Amino acid sequence: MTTIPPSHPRYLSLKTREQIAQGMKQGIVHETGLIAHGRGEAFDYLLGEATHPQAEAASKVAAAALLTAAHPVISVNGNVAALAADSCIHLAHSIPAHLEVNLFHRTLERMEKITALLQSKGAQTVYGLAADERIPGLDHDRALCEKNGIFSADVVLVPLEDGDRCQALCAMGKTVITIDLNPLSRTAQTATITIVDNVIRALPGLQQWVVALNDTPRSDLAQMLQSWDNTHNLKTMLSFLSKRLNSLG
Ligand code: PTJ
Repeated sequence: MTTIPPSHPRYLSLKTREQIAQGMKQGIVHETGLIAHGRGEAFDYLLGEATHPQAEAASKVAAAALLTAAHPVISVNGNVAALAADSCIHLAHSIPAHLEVNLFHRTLERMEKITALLQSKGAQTVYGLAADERIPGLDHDRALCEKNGIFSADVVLVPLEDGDRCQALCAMGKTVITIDLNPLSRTAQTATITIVDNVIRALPGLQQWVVALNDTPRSDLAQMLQSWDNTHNLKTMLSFLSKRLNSLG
């Protein structure tokens, strides 16, 4: 692994990039995950690599959705496993929720490696390998999921997701939470709750909201979810981005 001195002005970004590159060498991250990461980096740069009030608001309502869910599931792909496996496990423990490995580029080898990584870090139940159901409306292996996992979940957290699957999960009537640095992506636009932020900041942030809201009456949390306007929040985020670009020009 390349040693990046902590004094480097781009230390965190370079360290994260290195984590993704290592993840690919270990067979966790698919090679196209590097491209997805680069796109994410570009959006994060525009966001000033910071968590914005719109992301905080979305995280708060996402925590409410997860706490009021009957069967919440956190979906883990290669990039998320490489960047934020510990955060996913802590979050799953706090809610509590189950984890499911669900890959766009599904191979048995990657499924096993990601499952083993999560288990080696203390995850209890990890769904995904014993896929026995399909997400309706999706072609190919990316539809594969477990009956007791994503298939029967009422709330699914899909960080860093491809748009088709997000749409298909919404069409199943599920509440879909995503974390996506690109507010224009199909995933961001179709999810029930979109947290426009980097998974490395958003997952610990979400965890904090889960802890903070844990004692709130469930009826108040349900009300928060019911009154959530994702389209409005995304518009505010886009307006911030365009103002920031104008101010830089
Ligand atoms: O591991 P697999 O096989 O499931 O494949 C995972 C990838 C990411 C390769 C696959 O889902 C894919 O191709 O995704 P997309 O369609 O490239 O979308 C990824 C989205 O995540 C893009 O909108 C990126 O801007 C965004 N993104 C990238 N890195 C981050 C991110 N969002 C939040 N945090 C990041 N660190």
